[in-house]
Amino acid sequence: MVRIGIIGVGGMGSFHARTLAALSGVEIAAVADPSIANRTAVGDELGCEAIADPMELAHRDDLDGMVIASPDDTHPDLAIAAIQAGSMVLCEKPLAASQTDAQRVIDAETSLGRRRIQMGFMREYDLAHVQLHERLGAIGTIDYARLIHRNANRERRPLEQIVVQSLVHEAHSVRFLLGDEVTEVTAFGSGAENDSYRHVLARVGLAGGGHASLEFDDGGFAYEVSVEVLGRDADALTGPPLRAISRRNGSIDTHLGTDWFGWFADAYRVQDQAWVASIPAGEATGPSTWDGFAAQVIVDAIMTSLLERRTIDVSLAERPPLYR
Ligand code: ISE
Repeated sequence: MVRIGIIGVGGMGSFHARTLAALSGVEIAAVADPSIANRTAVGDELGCEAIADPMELAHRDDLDGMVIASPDDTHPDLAIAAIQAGSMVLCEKPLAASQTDAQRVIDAETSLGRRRIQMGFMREYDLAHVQLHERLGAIGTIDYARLIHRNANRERRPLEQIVVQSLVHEAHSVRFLLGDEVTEVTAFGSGAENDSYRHVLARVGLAGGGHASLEFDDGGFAYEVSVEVLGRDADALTGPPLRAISRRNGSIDTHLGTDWFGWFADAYRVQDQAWVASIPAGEATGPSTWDGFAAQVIVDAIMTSLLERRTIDVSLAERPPLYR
């Protein structure tokens, strides 16, 4: 039996808690959340300990795995404490709120000499992404990739949230799918509202010579994530569902869901299962802390490009041997 703690049991953390609790061989031993409502709801539902202080749970040395789904800026200290206490970690994106903090996590993990953290870039476990990825070897030189991501928010979110919490997925997916590194970013915003945008388009140049666009629409008609890759010999696109809407009588009618829990339910389950399976060997196998760092560098470049209206060169430091 693998014993797991969950730090942060709001929307995302409680979803992980239920997903993990449904897997065989998993015991949710404890959850932690400063919100009494959040922790008692999940603690009562799963019949586990419910702790107020996230750091107290991170330091526990009687657990095998720790999921970190607390606010973004708390990820680094909690992840470091948990791996140093002996837990394997599944850390929700983003890895940190700054490159300096992301680097601290890399330093802590490399000094342990093993990959103890998996990043929650769950697109890597989504069937459509996996199938597209498998086909890319057969489409010849890749000229262009288009990664589209929509949320169906009524109110505009702050620009930083849009980039750091949403577009961060595409910042990772473009590297994962194309196996290439981003070298420059030029970002544009449209639908300006309250110092933010409805739509952000980041055109990224790639080391291999191609380029890609990472698009995020915060006010979409539904939740959607799709990818198109254009190659010299063939193109590859993620498939259905049909994206039909009607705007009759002033209201939008869509058969599509409006959040990611439905769209990616299977991907989360497969991701969480893969993470649990990596725990006995003590070596993370999914997206790494380095991937979290690289995504951070790209989203920082997108933010700078949007704010300063210019192209930003992107270069990563040398990849530590642990992540090669
Ligand atoms: C949210 O935080 C997620 O992680 C979802 O996967 C993403 O699609 C959404 O845009 C984010 O806000």
